[in-house]
Parts: sequence; C-alpha cells; structure tokens
Amino acid sequence: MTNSATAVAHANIALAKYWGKRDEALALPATSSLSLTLDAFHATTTVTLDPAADADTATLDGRPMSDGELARVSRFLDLVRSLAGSSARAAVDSVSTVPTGAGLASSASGFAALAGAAAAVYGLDLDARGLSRLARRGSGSASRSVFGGLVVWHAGTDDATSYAEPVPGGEPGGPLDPAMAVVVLDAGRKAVSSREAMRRTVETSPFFPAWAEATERDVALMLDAVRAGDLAALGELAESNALRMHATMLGARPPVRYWTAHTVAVLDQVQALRADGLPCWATIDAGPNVKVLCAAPDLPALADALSDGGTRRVVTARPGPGLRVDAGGAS
Ligand code: 2P0
Repeated sequence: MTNSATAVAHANIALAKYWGKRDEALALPATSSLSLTLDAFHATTTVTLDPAADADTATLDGRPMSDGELARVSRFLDLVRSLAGSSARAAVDSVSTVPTGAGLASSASGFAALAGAAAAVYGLDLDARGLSRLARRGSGSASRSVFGGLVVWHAGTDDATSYAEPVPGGEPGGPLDPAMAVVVLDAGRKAVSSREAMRRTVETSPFFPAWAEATERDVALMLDAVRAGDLAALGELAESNALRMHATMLGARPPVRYWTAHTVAVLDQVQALRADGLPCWATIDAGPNVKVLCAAPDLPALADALSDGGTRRVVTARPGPGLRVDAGGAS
C-alpha cells in the first residue's frame, strides 16, 4: 500500500475571470471562466499518511505553514478523508515557484497539486474531471490547474456540474500559439485576500450582477475566438474582462483596489506597444502585477520592452502542462 504521493501542478492565469461565488461551501462560482496554464510557475506537493499522528502537519518551501494556511489544508484533507472513509492524518510538504498571495495564482497550483497527491494517497479513484471538482473545493481557480494549455471552468449548477476541462487550440505552436509575459511589480502578500475581496464584491458592489452577466458572455465569445484561431479577438476580450473585474471591485464598500501607479504605467505601455504594432493585451488579477498575452513569436520583444531597460522583473511563460501525479511513494 502506498503511503506517500507527489503531484506537480502549474499556475494558471484567467483570461475571463472568476470573481465571486454563488455557493461558498461548495465553491461554486458565479460565472464560468477561461484560463491559460503557464509553464513558468508550479507547485510540487507530497502527501504522506501518518496514521499514528493526531493532527495534520504542513510545510511550504521547507518552513511550517502558518496556522491559517495549515487550517485551510487540513479542512481540505478532511473533505478527502470523508470521501475516502479514512481518519488517517497526513504530513503535507509543498514547494512552490510561485510567490504566495501576490495575485500570481499560488493557490491554483497549490491546491491542484494537493488535490492530486491527496486523492492518490487516500485511494480516491478520480478521473481528471473528478480531480478538477475536488481541487475546486480547495480553491476555485485550482479546478483549472488540473489541465494544461487553455482551460474552461464551467460554472455549473451544483458540485457535479462545476468542473474545468481543456480547450483545444492553445497548444504551443498551434493556431493561437499563445504566450505570456508576467511583469512582477510586487511579489509581496496582498493586503486583502482574493477570497475576502470576492465576498465583499458580491455583497456590496452594485455592479456585480452586470459583471456576472457580461463574463458569461465573454467566455462564450472567447471560445468562439479560440475556435477561429483569432488571438487578437481573444486578447481584446481578456483585457476588457480584467478591467471590468477591477471596476466591479472598485464598486465594493469598502472598495478593493489592487492596482498601484506601477500597474497603470504597465497598462499605458501595453497600449503604446499595441499602437506601435506589437499585438499584446494586459490582464490583472488580485494584486498589482500585470500579465501580458501575446503570440509566442512576439514574446522576446514584448518581454524586452516591458523590462524597461532591465528595471522591471519580467517572467516569460508558454502554455504549461496539466497535473502530474506520482503515486509510487514509499510503501
Ligand atoms: C481567477 N482569481 O479567475 C481570479 C481572477 C483572482 C483574480 O481565482 O476563494 O484563490 O480560493 O476560490 O481561486 C483567485 O481566487 O479563490 C482567483 P478561492 P481563488 O483566476
């Protein structure tokens, strides 16, 4: 019997954003969303069963997780244990190349890897869709990191129908050949967690219903653009969708604003680059950092321009792979 499993999951960046839940307990989103899994950032997580222990333990990058982080991991393991009919506690060891809590999708890769390793070690027999549904319960965006390339997360109406699946067309060298330059303006932890900011937006922003309607439409239009191999249409929709998400949270009380002056400077530059004939489109998540979509052949020139003479840190990314699980741990 295997008592240890390791999984690797890559971060994803949404082009049509998930911002707001309709059911907190089941982590059902208010809308569908569409993302690109990136090769540049990933989490590697090992889960080892320890039947003699009376509590779970967890480390992140070799250090014990904070009480809050451990509680969230342990709650997720409780769900896995209830599905598996097990009471064994576990040791979780995670190593991540994603800065945590900076709007760089650390929880997406983290919970997708945890879902993969925990499902294997507790003996849940899940297919990719089942793993996506499970990862969703840890962190909504983690449902998408189970798959590589372009991914759609169907909002669904209940636990069984809310899952992600891959969208053909985003493969490296394919018709869209997408790539992304990630401008890391601030890798520090954000002041308001995306979970709290989402909740506040749903409860207090008068713009929220319009956001939810528009995003469901955006996902459909983006899927059309992908099918047509039209990166420009996809990019224009993505930039608009991100600005609408931030407009919606600016409408919350108290308002949520993740942008800094540096964020705005990068948005200005993206607009100027486009006007100069370099097709590229910005998106921003729950943090000040800006991710810029382009066609892969344009990535070196884009990254060079965004680095602003080497004064800004820019990470270049191509489409990344889906979840990989190695259940061959110690027996
Ligand atoms: C997204 N974000 O679609 C959006 C855009 C951030 C901005 O998904 O509460 O960490 O754990 O379900 O998945 C971040 O939210 O939130 C996120 P929970 P999660 O990528």
